[in-house]
Amino acid sequence: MIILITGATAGFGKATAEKFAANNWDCIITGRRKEKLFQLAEKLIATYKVKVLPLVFDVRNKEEVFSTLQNLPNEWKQIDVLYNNAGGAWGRDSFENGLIEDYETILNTNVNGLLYVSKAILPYMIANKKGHIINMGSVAAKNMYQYGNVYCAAKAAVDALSHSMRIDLLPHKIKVTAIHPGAANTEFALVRFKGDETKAAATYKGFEPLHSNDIADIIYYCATLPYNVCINDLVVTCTAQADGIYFNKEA
Ligand code: NDP
Ligand code: 8X3
Repeated sequence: MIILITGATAGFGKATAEKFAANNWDCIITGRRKEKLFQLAEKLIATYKVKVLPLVFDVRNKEEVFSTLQNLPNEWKQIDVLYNNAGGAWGRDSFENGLIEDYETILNTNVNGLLYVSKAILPYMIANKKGHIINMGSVAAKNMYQYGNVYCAAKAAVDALSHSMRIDLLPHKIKVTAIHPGAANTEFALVRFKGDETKAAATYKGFEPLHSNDIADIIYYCATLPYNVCINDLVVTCTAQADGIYFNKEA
């Protein structure tokens, strides 16, 4: 079995690669940070004796995505699961004060990147007459929150696209799952606050957030259900979070 994971150098993507490799899946892992990606590949190969194909590209770069993924070696073309995970938020500010460059990065990464990778991989799945696309949404898709603006919009687009893809891909018997996590302690907040560790740490103060391996376990569960079963849409938060807005935080 083969899974392709975008954004495997950190957080959910990295934990998911470990989870699937530990269960004997071969992994195509991608990301921009070559050193981290190759370190993970070496670790997975050495620890779990699986095959790993590390591919370095930026999901925002349409030409790079297509030229890399349309020319996969034959042994890697039978992709069972595509996990569209690469994404994130850049900035957290009011709509009027936020930077247009951040808005573009958010939309180009979370939405266009997902479109490019999916369009590049779908021909393999259609030819194989099976496949499963798992898209990473967020509670931000379900509840708009203050200063979430364009990130909420991007994840709402992922939510809508996942539903639309599921409908259009019915004749090809391709499953589409959208997963919408709440706060999880990854590099997400550090990226959102552009390296400000104090602000990033404050994001998770007073409660225990989700951890990367919680999401990896859920993705593995969704991906290994019988072929007649598809989890369409799954919202998951830590126990201290009710939705995109309400938390029970201790002082
Ligand atoms: P991390 O910042 O820990 O990981 C993000 C991953 O995405 C990295 O591997 C990064 O790799 C990759 N990535 C980012 N931009 C690009 C790009 N342009 N091209 C290729 N790869 C890219 O965050 P998470 O693990 O938390 O985030 C994973 C997904 O989960 C995202 O879509 C995020 O929006 C979503 N999410 C996160 C939540 C959270 O609270 N943590 C909750 C809900 C959803 P590299 O930098 O090497 O390119
Ligand atoms: C990440 C979770 O609540 O910061 O998608 O939007 S949140």
